[in-house]
Amino acid sequence: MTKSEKIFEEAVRFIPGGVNSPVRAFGSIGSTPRMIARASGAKLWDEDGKEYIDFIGSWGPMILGHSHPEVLEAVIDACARGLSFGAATKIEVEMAKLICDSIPSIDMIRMVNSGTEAVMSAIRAARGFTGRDKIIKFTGCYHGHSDGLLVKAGSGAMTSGIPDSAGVPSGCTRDTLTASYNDLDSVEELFRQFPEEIACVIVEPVAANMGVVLPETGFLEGLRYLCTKYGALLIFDEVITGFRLAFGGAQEYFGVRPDLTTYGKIIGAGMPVGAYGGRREIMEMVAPVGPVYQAGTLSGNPVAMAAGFAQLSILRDHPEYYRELNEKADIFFKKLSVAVEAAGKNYQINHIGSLGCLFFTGEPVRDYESAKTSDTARYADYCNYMISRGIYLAPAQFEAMFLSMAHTTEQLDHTVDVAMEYLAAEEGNDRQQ
Ligand code: KE4
Repeated sequence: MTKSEKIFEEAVRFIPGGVNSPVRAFGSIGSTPRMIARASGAKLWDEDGKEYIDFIGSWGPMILGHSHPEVLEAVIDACARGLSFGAATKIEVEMAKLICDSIPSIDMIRMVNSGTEAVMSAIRAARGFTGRDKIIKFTGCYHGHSDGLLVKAGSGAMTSGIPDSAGVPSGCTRDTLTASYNDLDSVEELFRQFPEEIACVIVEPVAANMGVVLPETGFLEGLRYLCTKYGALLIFDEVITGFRLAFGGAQEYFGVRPDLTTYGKIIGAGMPVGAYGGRREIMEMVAPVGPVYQAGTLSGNPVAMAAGFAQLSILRDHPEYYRELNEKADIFFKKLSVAVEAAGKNYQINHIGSLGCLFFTGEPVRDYESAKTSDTARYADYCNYMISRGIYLAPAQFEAMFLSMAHTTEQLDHTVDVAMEYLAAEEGNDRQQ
């Protein structure tokens, strides 16, 4: 029995599923999670001392790589001055100023402690600002686990919310409408049905929670048009894309301006931070200046702010990092695509910048329905093989690969080689069919 297995055996006695977030349980790939002991750069080590090349990066925060010296120094320095005061601090103002000065659509921003909290609060602000109750989300997009967003979207776009989790009263999802990603007609249909009732449309500008699905040309622009036409707010959930696709995130990359933006992940550099921000007239609806209540004991925590501010400052001061990262990632995904072809497979690779995903399906993946055609059992077998060979991938098909500035060409080439070994040995050759 490995040390990870032994620790996990105990974990399941004290923590539901042995984990503090479901995807970490490796349930989707039917194996035992590795207990990670430490990380540095693009590498992880588990409790048995086994080394991995990390393609999760804490699900996005580690764009500079783990344990970046300047980030660590800022955290250690902040800790020495105290962990939390529950009071206003200079560092949270510097952090807010950095983001507001960097993102044209954001006049004001409020720090919270997770992406879930950021989205929950942004939607409340949108409802408070518009006086409307309904929201539109997209099938397959994930925006955290607040009640109103745990919606099992039915087929098509005309579905009112059906709770996707036990414990969520139908009243909490009654106002959650679902549309199909990359399908503007499904959105317009909802606006036609509820022309004066929709407070906001929330979208992952690049979907990364059904695997990676890119917005087709005109999709984001179409959402902007429809929201403006019907008086609804457009919320970009940039928890994953923010400060990753570009320093200005997806809204810079695609040139589409939302009314509100939510953040998580990178702005905390691995510490628990989320945020929501946008137009001044909307954000001034938020307490204590406005009637929309929202609060948090550890919001803007000085240690977390120090981590995030250090990371964002490095990213702001090194625009060349994005060019290097995105070029490196393009080459990686192209080589992976060549390996898939050489193995005679017709699997799909979706990628944009340093985000990507290998779908075990021969069908182009443009929304949740096509993503669901992926053979998750095959993905599980592939993922277990890769992890056994020291390549740490997301233990679920409907997640993303995250590359960082720390990944070396050698590590990326090695990853392609190991994937090629698996794919070449996998039974069946789609290309002969
Ligand atoms: P958190 O509450 O987990 O910080 O953020 C929720 C969230 C909101 N919006 C988007 C676009 C997100 O991707 C997330 C969380 N992402 C997942 C990764 N698929 C977190 C991993 C996990 O649940 O453990």
